[in-house]
Amino acid sequence: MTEALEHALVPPVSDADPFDPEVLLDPGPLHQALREAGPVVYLSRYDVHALARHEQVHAALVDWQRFESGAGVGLANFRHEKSWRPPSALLEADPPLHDAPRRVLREILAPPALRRLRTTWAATAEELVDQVLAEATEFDAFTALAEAFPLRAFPDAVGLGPDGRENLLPYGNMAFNSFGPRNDLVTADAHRVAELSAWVNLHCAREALSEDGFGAQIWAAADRGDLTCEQAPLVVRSLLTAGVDTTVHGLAACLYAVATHPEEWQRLRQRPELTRTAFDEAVRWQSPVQTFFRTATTDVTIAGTVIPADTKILMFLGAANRDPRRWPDPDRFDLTRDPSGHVGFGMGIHQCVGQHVARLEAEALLTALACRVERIELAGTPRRHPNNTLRSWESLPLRVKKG
Ligand code: 8QM
Repeated sequence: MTEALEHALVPPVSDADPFDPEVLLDPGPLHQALREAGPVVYLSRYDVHALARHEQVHAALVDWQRFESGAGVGLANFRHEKSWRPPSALLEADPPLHDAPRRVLREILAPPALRRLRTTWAATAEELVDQVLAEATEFDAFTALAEAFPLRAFPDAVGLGPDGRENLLPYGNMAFNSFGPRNDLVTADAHRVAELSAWVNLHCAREALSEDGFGAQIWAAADRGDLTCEQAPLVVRSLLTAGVDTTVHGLAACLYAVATHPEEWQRLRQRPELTRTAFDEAVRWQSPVQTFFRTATTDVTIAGTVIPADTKILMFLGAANRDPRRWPDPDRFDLTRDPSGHVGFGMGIHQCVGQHVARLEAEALLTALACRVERIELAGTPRRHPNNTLRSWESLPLRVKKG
């Protein structure tokens, strides 16, 4: 017996189902139990090891050599089962294949490249907030703001035509469910897979995209030889998969945070430069992307537990972002803390390449609101929408006082 195996620990075992709709609607108690059970927990239901503490989640995220993405970042292992769609050239790829698409998208979505959008999106957000406030002071902020703003801003920036944009959110909901097990959430949408995938794939083509958006810039990179012609439509597809639902639920998280923390809303109104902190703290606090998997490339020992090669590891980003070992008073939405180091955007080579876009959207919307709204509070019970990966919303009833 090798030294490692001789001293190998048997990790705590949990038969909990993190993808049970009840758990998805209120994941906090399971997260706490998993964090407290130990640095590694074996989930018997899915035959995977799970990490829920910040230290181990962070360590796994930055160790792409031993925790690969190329076998898929959902429960399904692409080495043994076929994916529901061709794998992403970014999310579901490892170096060296991952690097060219990553470099191209990083340039296109870098802060300097977004400068023109800042002005455009500020105006879009002001117009939207003015419209909403002109109609009522009580409204569903999930549909009226969190969904409406990204849908006005982002597809235009990508260069999508006007038709069929209503397919974007259902496609994203389906894609984010697909990272989990094949449970009822997945089968409920199964009848739309072909239709929605066909629509998205059609709109990744060069001809479907305007000449001045992110999409056209991706195709221009292919013309320069920085991407292959097979990669270009897949990289556009990444924008359409990763760029809509995430920002919708991230913005909803921001709105929920300020509606339930009136003192933080006042602080934000007094110090607009805190808008970016507010967004990152909301991403830490709510973790719109709750979980991702990796696959061990070799037998990996974490805190004494051996995780066998070619098996899946479930990383609870949401649990890590509220780990009391890392964050004082972790359940508090707190604009005086420094939220950097949260894993809500991932960490390491796959860390969200679109985060500057998301931050710009949040900045535009929160700034427009802060200039027009003195008080903001819940006007009813918010409702969540279960999704295997996203901490998503169904409705967020708010009441505001203008001023
Ligand atoms: C999650 O398709 C993709 O490349 C892709 C899909 C989903 C994400 C990222 C990338 C993390 C937001």
